[in-house]
Amino acid sequence: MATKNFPPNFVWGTATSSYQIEGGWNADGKGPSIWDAFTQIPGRIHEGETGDVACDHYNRWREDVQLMKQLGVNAYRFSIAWSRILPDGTSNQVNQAGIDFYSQLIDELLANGIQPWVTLYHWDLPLALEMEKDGWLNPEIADTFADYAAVCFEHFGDRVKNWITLNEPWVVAVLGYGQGVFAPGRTSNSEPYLAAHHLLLAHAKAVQVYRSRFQPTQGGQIGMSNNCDWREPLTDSPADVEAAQRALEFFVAWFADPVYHGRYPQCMIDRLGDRLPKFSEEEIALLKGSSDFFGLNHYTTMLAADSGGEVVQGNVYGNGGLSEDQDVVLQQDPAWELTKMQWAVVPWGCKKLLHWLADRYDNPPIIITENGGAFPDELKDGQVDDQDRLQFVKSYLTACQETIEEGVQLRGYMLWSFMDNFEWASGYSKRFGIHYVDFETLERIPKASAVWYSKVIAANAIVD
Ligand code: PNW
Repeated sequence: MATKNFPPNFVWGTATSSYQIEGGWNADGKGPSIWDAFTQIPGRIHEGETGDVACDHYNRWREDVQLMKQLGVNAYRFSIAWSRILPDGTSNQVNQAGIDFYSQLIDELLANGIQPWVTLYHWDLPLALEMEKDGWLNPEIADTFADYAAVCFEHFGDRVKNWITLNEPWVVAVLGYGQGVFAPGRTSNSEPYLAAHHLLLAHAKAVQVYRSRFQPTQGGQIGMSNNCDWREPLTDSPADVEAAQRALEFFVAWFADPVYHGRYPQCMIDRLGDRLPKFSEEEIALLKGSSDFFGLNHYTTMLAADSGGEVVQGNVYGNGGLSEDQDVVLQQDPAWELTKMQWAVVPWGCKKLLHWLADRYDNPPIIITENGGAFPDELKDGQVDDQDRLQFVKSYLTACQETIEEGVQLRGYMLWSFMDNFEWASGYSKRFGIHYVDFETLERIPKASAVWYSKVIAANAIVD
C-alpha cells in the first residue's frame, strides 16, 4: 500500500465544546445559558440528562491537556461559554473567574505544544439575551456578539492565533428556530432565516473588530465553522441533479455565499420571498471576504431527489430541515453502514463535498473542524476496542488525503470528539469520543481509536 502522507504543517486536532464537556454550570459567577434552561424542560433531552456536570472538564482540564499531549495533537478546538465570561451576555459585567479559567487552559495547552483553536459560539447563548432580547431574532445581537468577541480577543488574543466565530449556524437556525429540537426550542418556517441573517451579521461584525483592532498586532486568523453533509443526486435526471444542488445551497451556501460572494444563493432568493432578509450595501461590504479559512464540520451523506412539488416535512433531528422550502426529498442508500446517530458512513461524499466547496469558493484554505462518529462502545477489561470508529476515521482521512493530492487546500483535521460528552438532545446516550468517559467516576480511558490516531499524527500519514 502506498503511504498516504499529509502535507508538512498539517493541523492535527480534536474538538469539543463548552456545554458538552465543562459542567460547572453555575460555578464561580457563570451566568446561565439557553442550554442550562432547555435541558430543564421535561421531554427535551434523552432521560432528562443535563450538562450540569458533563465531563467535569471545568475541574479536570489539566488532566485533559495531558491526555491530549499523549495523543500528540498539535491543535485543540474548544469553545468559550459566553456566559462564563459575560454572565448576562453584555460587556457591562466581566466575570474574572471565567477569564482565568480559559486563560489557564490556554497557557497549559501552549506549554504542551498544542495550539488552541477557539470557537466563540457553540450554541450556549447567555440566557439573559434570550429572555430579555429574543436572542438571535433581534438585530441588536450582532453588536452584542462583537462586544463579547472583543473581550475574548483582548484577554486571549496574545496567545490564541486561531479563532472561529460561530459553530454551525445552520444548526442554530434550523434545529433551534425551525424544528425546535435544540435550544431555544422554537418552531417556525421563517425564524430560521431571520436568526441566520443575524448570525451572519454577528460573525461579520466580530471579524471587523478583530481585523481593525487586534489582528494587526496579534496576527492570528479568523473564520466560521459550517456543517455540511454531502447531497448525492438519487438519479442522474436533471431534476434530481438540480435538487441535490439546491439542497447544498440551502445547507452550506446559505452561510458561505454571503461570506465569499456577498449574497445569498439565488435559489433561496427565488424561493423564500419576504422570509429571506436582505443585506444593506454596508453589510455586504462587511461580510464579503470575512473569513481567513473555511471551517467544515462534516458527518454524512444523503441521496437527494426532486420532490415534484409534493409537500415534505423536514425530518426532526435529521438533515432535511426546511426541505419543504427546497422541494427536496432525502433518503439513504440501504447498503450504507450507519453510525449510532443513524448517519451513513460515506467517505466518498466527503471528497465530493470538499471539491464542491473548492470549486464554489475559489479553492480557499479549508480546515475540517469536526468529523467523527458515534458507535456502540463497550468497556471490557478496562478497554474500549472501537474498531468501527477507527475504520470510520481511517476511511474519511483517506478521502481527505486523496482530495489534498487532487489540489484542494485542506489544511487540517479535527476529530470530533476528544472525549465522550453531552450529545445535546441525545444526552449521554451517544458516544463520539476517542477517549471513553465513565460518567459515574468521570474517569477517561483512551479507546483503540485514540491509540491509532496518535500513530497517524506521529507518522503524518495514514497507518494501519
Ligand atoms: C455537531 N444534524 O452537531 C456539533 O458541532 C457538535 O456539538 C456535535 O456533538 C456533533 O456535531 C455530533 O452531533 C450537529 O442534525 C448536530 O444535522 C446535529 C446535526 C448536525 C450537527
